[in-house]
Amino acid sequence: MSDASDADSHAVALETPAKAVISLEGDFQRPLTVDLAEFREQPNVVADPFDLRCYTTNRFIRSVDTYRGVLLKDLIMKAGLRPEPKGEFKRTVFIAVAHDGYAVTFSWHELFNTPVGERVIVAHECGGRSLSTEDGVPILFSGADILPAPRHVKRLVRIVARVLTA
Ligand SMILES: Nc1nc2c(c(=O)[nH]1)N[C@H]1C(S)=C(S)[C@@H](COP(=O)(O)O)O[C@H]1N2
Ligand SMILES: [Mo]
Repeated sequence: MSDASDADSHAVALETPAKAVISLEGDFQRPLTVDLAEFREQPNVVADPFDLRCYTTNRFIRSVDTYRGVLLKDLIMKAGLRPEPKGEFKRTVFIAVAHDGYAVTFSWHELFNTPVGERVIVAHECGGRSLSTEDGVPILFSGADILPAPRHVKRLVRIVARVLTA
């Protein structure tokens, strides 16, 4: 439906899932962009419903139904981490950046070698329904966090990999 005329594009937008791309940049083997439409053809995981609560104020924001999406580590593995110098990929941090510049970090160890990584997803559905741009799609969500709001990133646009040096 990308050839829809301006005149009916608004009506189309109400019916079709939001279009969004996420770019993977920086210290990856193959920097790339992934299209949200591809998410349906990839292995999906679902999160448990939870209460969104702010870290800074402890404010209850709202209850959130079951998210469905792809694991952040699966996206990272598509772009790949450099095998050389040996073992250096374990110094990588990933910065997840939203459309408004809001950004959060994950470490390689956290994602690939702790239970946290099993629950960090980029969600495209909630409660069995496609999320819209107004809902914040694509939403990055870290399901094992104590206070969920900080790493509940609305409108994720970029994952930047940085191999840190001491
Ligand atoms: N894109 C984006 N996502 C974000 C934030 C933000 O500023 N931008 N703030 C985070 C924080 S600290 C909180 S408390 C919640 C606020 O959620 P709300 O905007 O739905 O109230 O969103 C989280 N996700
Ligand atoms: Mo917050």
